[in-house]
Parts: sequence; structure tokens; C-alpha cells
Amino acid sequence: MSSDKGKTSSTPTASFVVVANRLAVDRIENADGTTGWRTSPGGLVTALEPVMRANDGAWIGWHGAPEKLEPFSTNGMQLIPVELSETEVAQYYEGLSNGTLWPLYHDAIENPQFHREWWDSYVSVNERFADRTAEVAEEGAVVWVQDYQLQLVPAMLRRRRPDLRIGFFLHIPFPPLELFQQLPWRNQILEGMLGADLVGFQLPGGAQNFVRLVRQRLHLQTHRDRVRTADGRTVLARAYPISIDASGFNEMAASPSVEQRAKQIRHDLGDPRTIFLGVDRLDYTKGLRQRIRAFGELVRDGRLDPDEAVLVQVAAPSRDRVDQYRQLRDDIDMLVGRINGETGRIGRPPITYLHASYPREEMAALYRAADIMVVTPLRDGMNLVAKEFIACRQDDNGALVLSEFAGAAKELRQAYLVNPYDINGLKERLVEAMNDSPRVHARRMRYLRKQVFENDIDRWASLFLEDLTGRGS
Ligand code: GDG
Repeated sequence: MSSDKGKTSSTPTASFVVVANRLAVDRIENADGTTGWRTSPGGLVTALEPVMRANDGAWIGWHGAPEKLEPFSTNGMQLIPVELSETEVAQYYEGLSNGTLWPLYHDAIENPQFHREWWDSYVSVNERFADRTAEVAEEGAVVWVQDYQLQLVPAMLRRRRPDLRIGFFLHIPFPPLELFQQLPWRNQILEGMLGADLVGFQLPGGAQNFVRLVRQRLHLQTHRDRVRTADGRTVLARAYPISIDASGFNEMAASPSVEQRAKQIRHDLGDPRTIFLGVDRLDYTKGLRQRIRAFGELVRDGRLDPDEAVLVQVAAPSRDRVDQYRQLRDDIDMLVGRINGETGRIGRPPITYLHASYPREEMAALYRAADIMVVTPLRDGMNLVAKEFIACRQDDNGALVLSEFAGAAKELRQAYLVNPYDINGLKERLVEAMNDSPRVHARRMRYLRKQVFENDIDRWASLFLEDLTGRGS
């Protein structure tokens, strides 16, 4: 979809700017041995591409590699790399972002760690993102800042550029007061976010937590979803549940090559009656331990016959330099090994565990090949995997088992909802989803597909941008 050899220019400017921790690019090897960069079309890029193209938009972010990279343009989009030193990667990214904020915002499932030098690094990297954005944004530009790594950017940017229209969207849950209050830098974070004109959350609960905190901690006046700031501005705090490029997934899954590959996957698994599927980043929020234990017990207890039911678990490598993630990887390796060792037969392990990342087509083939998708996070801002599975099921068959604690559970009411901490309950739900009739599956799936297709990523982006720019309804 893009070229790696875009033109470079030293100071590109734009009237629409997205600021995110990561630049959506992958490093590629050219035929002549040189390296280049290619945009990687994730959901956010896909949704924003038309807006980007129409406005000659710019995307500012870290390119994820140690070498310095000049700005370049590709497919009507300027890409503006931000450099991070090794120490900053350790302190700002792996430290404060993923060792403090990530666990704290996810119900403190793992202990959040508080280190003052991590915070200092977070502040200075946020300053750098704000500086770079202030250079790139044209007079009166619309700037959309993404996620928990950059919560200070809105206020920093406003100080530099009061002319801008600034939006902020948090992709992960915004925690309840009791948890957020632990944060030694709680007021700074709230003030940082309040630099935006519009602060977006996945769920109304997150927006309400934010408004309550602002009222209690910063003593600002609030009314419903509005906050009156000390400098007399009004900031809106609202929910915009994120979604996926539903028709894109639908089309991909319908293609003959994906259909063929899905058949092949089923065949390679021994053509079992039921394939359970999990797809997650290897993250302790995703409830992998509970899910694998529940499945393992069902096999051990003889309620699932491993000749007829298998679990395929894809766990994409993630943050593997953070201690808690290394520990999780070892735990899961051991758990899967034990279950397969105790209950498998030659050539028939009940669990196929894949610690790897796959191309999107392969993901679509897995979604098509599966019967029961198992999405059981202990806490999740939204969870796109659940929506991707639904978008790939044009035959209205199969079922989704979904955690009550995924943001997606608020919209996907016809999934088989479950409390992932309750292993017995989870086991019952897996069996129920497996045994329900195709008619019941089809009725549920039709509802789920309607929900996902009516509320896709384009709608998400346009609702947010309409509220931010005051255009539309
Ligand atoms: C955060 C929030 C929120 C996974 N493995 C592979 C692969 N994936 C893709 C999936 C999906 C994405 O990664 C994962 O998105 P999720 O939403 O499931 O989870 P997080 O990564 O934790 O995302 C979450 C999201 O932000 C958006 O706001 O929903 O709550 O935590 O798209 O398909 N993609 C490919 N190969 C893999 O092996 N190509």
C-alpha cells in the first residue's frame, strides 16, 4: 500500500497531525541491500488515511529503531520520526509507560512500579513530542494525540501553540479514583490531559472517572461531560468505543486464498469438531493463564475429547524486556507444556501454542478456521480481536466467548459473556458455546455483525473529529 522510498524534506507542515508513541512503519530490506520504511496499515492508519490524504496530514511518532530517521512522505501522509535514546526506551517506554501506567490503569493486575527517574524521562520525552508537533502543525491545525504514553503532550502543546485544536484519545481503561490516586504524579497527568479540547475514552465509565478526579483533585468546576479549566476553557470528556475496518476484514476473510488457508489449518489440526482460538499480545492483562487452565481442566476431566476439540493460542511477542512479561512467558510455556504433556497423544497436543506474529491474512484465516473465539482479558480498554473475529464470520457461524471486563463487552451483548477470574464459570461457558446449536450461533452472530459493521473504525474517527472540530452534528 505504500512506498518505502518517499521524498524527504526537513520541515514538513500539516493542518492535521496525529501524534502517537509509535510511527506506523516497518523496516524493510530493499532488493539492493539498503533498508527502507513502509507504513503498516493498522486500524488507526486505515481509519485516518482519508483524513490524512485530504489534509496532507502528518503522523509523528517513534520509529522503534535506534537509527536516526529523516521525515519522509508516503501515500499522501508525512511521517515524522521522533528519536528515543536507549535510556529513554528503558525509562519512558518500558518504565513509566509499561511498568507504571499500564498495570495501574488495568486494575493493578500486576504491581505498578513508581520510580522518579522514569517519571523524569516521561516528562522529557513528552516535551520532545510536543516540540516536534509545535514545529509541524500549521496555524489553527487539528492535532490528535494518542494514548497513555503521551498524556502530558496536550498541555505542553497548548503552552507552545494556543492556536491549535487539540484532541486526546486514551486506548486503555481510565482507572477508578482509588487506583489513580496512587500515582505520585496524578495531578500532572490530569493537567496534561486537560490541555486538550476533547478527551476521548473507550467507555463512558472512563470519562466519568476522569471528570470526578478532575473535580476532586484539581477543584475544577464540572458539569456532566464538561470541565471548566483554570484558564477559562471548556474541555469535553466523552466515550468513543474504538472499532475496526470491518468491511476490510470481511473482504479479506472472503478471499479464495484465505478460505483455502483456513481449510488447510483445520486439516493440519486433524479436522477436529471444534477449534477454540485465542489471539492476543502476550500480556498479563489478557487472561491467558485462566483461559489455558480452564481448557486444560476440561480436557483432563474428560469433558473435552482432545481428538474432537483443540485450542489454538497465538501469543504475539510483546514488551519482552519488561520483567513481568518475561515471567508471564515462562509461566505460559510451563502451563501449556504441562497440559500437553499430561493429556496429549503423539501428533495430537490439545493445545497448539504459537509465540509468534503473523501477517494479517493468516490472522483472517485463523479467525475463519476457528469455531469458538475465546477472548478473556482480565481488563481491556476495548479488544479489537473480538471485533475482527466477528467481521470474518460471513457465514454467521461460530461463537465468541468474551470477558465482561473487555470494553467490547458493552457493545457485544450477544457474545457468551464470562467473568474470566471464575475458572469454573469459564469452563461452563466454553462448553455451552461449543454445544449450542448452529441456529443459536447464527442468531447471536447476526446481531454481533450488525453491531460491528454499523460501528466501524470510520464512524469512530468521524465522531471524534466532528466533536473536536465542531463540524457535523
Ligand atoms: C490496545 C488496548 C484496544 C495480534 N497478534 C497479531 C496481530 N494482532 C493484532 C490484532 C489486533 C491488535 O493486534 C490487538 O488489539 P487489541 O485491541 O486486541 O489489544 P491491544 O494490543 O492491547 O490494544 C485495547 C486497542 O489498543 C485499540 O484501542 O482495543 O483494549 O489494550 O488488531 O489483530 N496482528 C498481526 N499478527 C499477529 O500475530 N498482523
